Amino acid sequence: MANLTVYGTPVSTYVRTVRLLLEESSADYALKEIGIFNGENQSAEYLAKNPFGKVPTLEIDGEVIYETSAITDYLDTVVAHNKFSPANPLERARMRQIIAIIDSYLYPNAILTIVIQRVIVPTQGGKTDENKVKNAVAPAKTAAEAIESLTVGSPYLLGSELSIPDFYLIPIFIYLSQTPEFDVITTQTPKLRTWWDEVSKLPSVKKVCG
Ligand SMILES: N[C@@H](CCC(=O)N[C@@H](CS)C(=O)NCC(=O)O)C(=O)O
Repeated sequence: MANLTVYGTPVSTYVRTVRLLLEESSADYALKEIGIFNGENQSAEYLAKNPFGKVPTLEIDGEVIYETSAITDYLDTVVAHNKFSPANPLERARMRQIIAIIDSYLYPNAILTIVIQRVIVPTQGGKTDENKVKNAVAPAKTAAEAIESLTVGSPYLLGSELSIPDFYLIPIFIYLSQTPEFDVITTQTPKLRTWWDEVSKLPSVKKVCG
């Protein structure tokens, strides 16, 4: 079996996405801590692996892959034998749509704005920018409702099997559910609420996101 190393901090949602896939594949891998709050991700050594200084980065037998969608696609093929991506073209398109919605609309509003303002800023002695939070709620709600409309939701996003979109959305809901905005954002997404109740009990989720 190949040598797999994930570079990144365990609190990162995207690092958690990759680790959930690896845990659900029962794969052996090493996690090498690269802090994003202490500037480690901007060191020359790390930038040589990932020029954008983002986490995660995957190293596999000396080859380096960055960008979570490329990493999860690769791992799903070589480690999980396509277990986490549907073969049906329409379902594959749904998978890509959900991932793109998360990357483009949900993550920036839910994590970079609401969670940072509500959870991180106060722990660092700052004050939540209520205006920023208020402006992020509507686009985050639109993103959640768009995902809802593309989702089977029972028990997993694309149906009876876990798939890559589950690994993307779980880490976001872990943090977003700690904010008062979670209820408003998910008020019209009953399938996602039921899904969340189920997936939050998975042992892999407790291990990676606990
Ligand atoms: N497009 C990247 C995004 C990864 C990303 O935004 N990671 C965050 C942590 S969740 C990060 O590295 N933040 C550090 C920074 O922006 O300096 C991917 O898909 O891997």
